[in-house]
Amino acid sequence: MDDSYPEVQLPESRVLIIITGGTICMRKSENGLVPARGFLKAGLAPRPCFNDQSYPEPLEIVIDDKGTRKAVQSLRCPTSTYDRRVRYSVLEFDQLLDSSSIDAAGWDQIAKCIYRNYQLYDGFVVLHGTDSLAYTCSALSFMLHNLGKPVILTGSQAPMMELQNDAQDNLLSSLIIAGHFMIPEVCLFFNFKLFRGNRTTKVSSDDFQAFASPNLPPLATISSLRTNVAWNLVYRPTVVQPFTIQTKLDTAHVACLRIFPGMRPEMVDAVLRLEGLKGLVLETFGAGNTPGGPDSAMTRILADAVKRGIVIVNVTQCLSGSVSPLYAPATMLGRAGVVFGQDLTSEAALTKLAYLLALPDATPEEVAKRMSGSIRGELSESTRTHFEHPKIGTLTPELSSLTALGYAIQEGNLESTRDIVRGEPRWLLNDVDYNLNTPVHLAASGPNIDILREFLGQGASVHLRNRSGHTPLYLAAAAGLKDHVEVLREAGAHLHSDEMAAAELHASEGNGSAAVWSLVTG
Ligand code: ASN
Repeated sequence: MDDSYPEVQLPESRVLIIITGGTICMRKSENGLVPARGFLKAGLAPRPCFNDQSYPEPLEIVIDDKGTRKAVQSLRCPTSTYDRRVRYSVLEFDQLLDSSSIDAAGWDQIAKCIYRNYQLYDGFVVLHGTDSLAYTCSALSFMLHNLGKPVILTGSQAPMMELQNDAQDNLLSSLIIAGHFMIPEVCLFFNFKLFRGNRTTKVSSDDFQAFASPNLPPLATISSLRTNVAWNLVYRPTVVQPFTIQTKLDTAHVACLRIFPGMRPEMVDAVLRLEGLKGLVLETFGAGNTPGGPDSAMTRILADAVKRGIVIVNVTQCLSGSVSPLYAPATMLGRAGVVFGQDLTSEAALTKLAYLLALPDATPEEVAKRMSGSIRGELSESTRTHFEHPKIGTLTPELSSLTALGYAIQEGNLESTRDIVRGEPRWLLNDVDYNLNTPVHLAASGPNIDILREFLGQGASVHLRNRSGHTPLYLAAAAGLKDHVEVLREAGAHLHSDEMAAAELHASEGNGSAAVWSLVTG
């Protein structure tokens, strides 16, 4: 430990960096750039912005493919402008990929790795090549159900080891966002912007501004020292269920076809007759039109395939905008049962199809229905909830509402809490008081369990920790409130690894409250 660092107890977040490959970790070889192992040692440890030289003790993590727990070195970034530290570990996949080679098995590997380490970290950063990054982001957004923590994918156009690179900025910003802001989405960070991952597309093969999100503004932008989060856009699940994953997307039975002027209808027919094909993403002109007009052979071929049970999704070739029944050709496609994919990117449409087709008991009708609605904010419907990140120290109108909410929670007055929350944006439920307690912390040890249920059902986070580092679950167990503990567990709450030792001690004491503690340690 460097003596020049004052021993101040600052809040610390833990982030797991998962390295899958990509240019960010590549080195030159006689065959061109290839991914190289040893990124922590060569790329991170020597850089002061990734290593404050304090060398905290190792963190425990789970290695994905073997499933074994092992202790690995963690490093710490210097204190941030938000007076917080980010401590991180690195999990490097055995087989690093140029992302042009990733497939559904690779997505499973990432999803499983996040799932296995979910309770040990506050957020995840996935390093990935840019070629298929938008596909992987989209796939993961569907595979991760009821995600309650940030998952940020990033990469770079130039390797970290190049003198001029975008790797350092992209990784550092991703780490800071994952460690400071509760944005529980699969996001893509690139060139000072955080995007919803399933809205992105790669727009340049060499520019540092490699990604765009044409139909949704960034969730956050970094300007000078500030991170400006568009909380009104942040998507949150509002069902009270824990985090789970769905693996094995069916990429083997989907296809993507781009229409062009003069395209022979038989070409479309040939693709639609591929053995086992279950879904097709059709990239059409403008607002969703195909060549030949409404009564064309192309339209008849598509209608016929829909009748055979193939789900066909209409998306536009344009970078932005939506498909709709504006012109006759698109209207006829809609009547023939082709799904309007609205403003889905091709990447999101293809991975969503592969995800829905792999669900147990998927029928073409059910898949078609779900393709035209939003599952994870991938197409434009009004976003359901948003919430604010903790702000420390300023007396704002929000803080007054929070105080009033605190009183109502302590009194167990459900109606009053409803009145206060109704008049405020939903971010109030994830805002914090001077002790960094959220309304969920207060409700977790409050007298009325219905208030807790109500907050969880409105998208309040169960993972934020207060100034003492405690989760709402810990407070509920400390108050001996068994029912509160059960509701929180149902919503995916778990103890932070720092709380585990104390909780296990309480559970072993054998007194009346030991039974409640056992519920949270098991
Ligand atoms: N071919 C590289 C990859 O996708 C491109 C990059 O990462 N910039 O892995």
